[in-house]
Amino acid sequence: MRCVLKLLSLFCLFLSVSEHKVIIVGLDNAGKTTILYQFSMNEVVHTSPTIGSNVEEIVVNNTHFLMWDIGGQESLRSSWNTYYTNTEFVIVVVDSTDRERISVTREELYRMLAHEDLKKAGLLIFANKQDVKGCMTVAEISQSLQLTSVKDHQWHIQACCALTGEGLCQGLEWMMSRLRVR
Ligand SMILES: Nc1nc2c(ncn2[C@@H]2O[C@H](COP(=O)(O)OP(=O)(O)OP(=O)(O)O)[C@@H](O)[C@H]2O)c(=O)[nH]1
Ligand SMILES: [Mg+2]
Repeated sequence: MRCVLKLLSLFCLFLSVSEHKVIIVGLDNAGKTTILYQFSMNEVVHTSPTIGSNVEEIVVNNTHFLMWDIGGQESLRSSWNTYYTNTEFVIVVVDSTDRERISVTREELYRMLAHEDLKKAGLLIFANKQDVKGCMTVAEISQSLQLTSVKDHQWHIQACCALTGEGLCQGLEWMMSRLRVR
């Protein structure tokens, strides 16, 4: 009996170690849900504003990510912190066409990074909607978000287009590379 319990607890440990929790946050309309379903189904789904969250398991080269896509409307942002426990990566999705609200994203970003439960989380920023002419570049977004001042979290910014999937794999690659160096 003791042996069975031990095996069971080892199995649970294995599961908890091998599944990596990811939260996808960002302002409403940034493209979070579109990205989630590009990852899980490899296609563009018709979305409507997320109330609450969507969750999908994504498996890449035997690495399991449990991805939580959280609604970004203003009234929902105060409850993002209920998803933080055990999060290994935070994906912040930025609508690169939304110059007016990049400062709101910055405020939300620094509020998150200061949270105790995200102290060890890696930060991946997707500069989404790069297909739209005149959108902000990665350099502009990095500057607006003052990313070079982020010293206590590993971070990476990646240009992408959720409609074509361009750039999404590179973002996942970065997350995998962070896991390898642990
Ligand atoms: N042009 C363009 N449109 C995109 C892109 N990604 C998403 N969209 C569109 O942006 C709109 C919002 O996308 P969602 O994925 O629903 O946005 P969200 O971040 O989940 O929004 P909330 O659930 O309200 O927080 C949809 O009409 C998408 O088709 C992109 O890369 N380029
Ligand atoms: Mg959504």
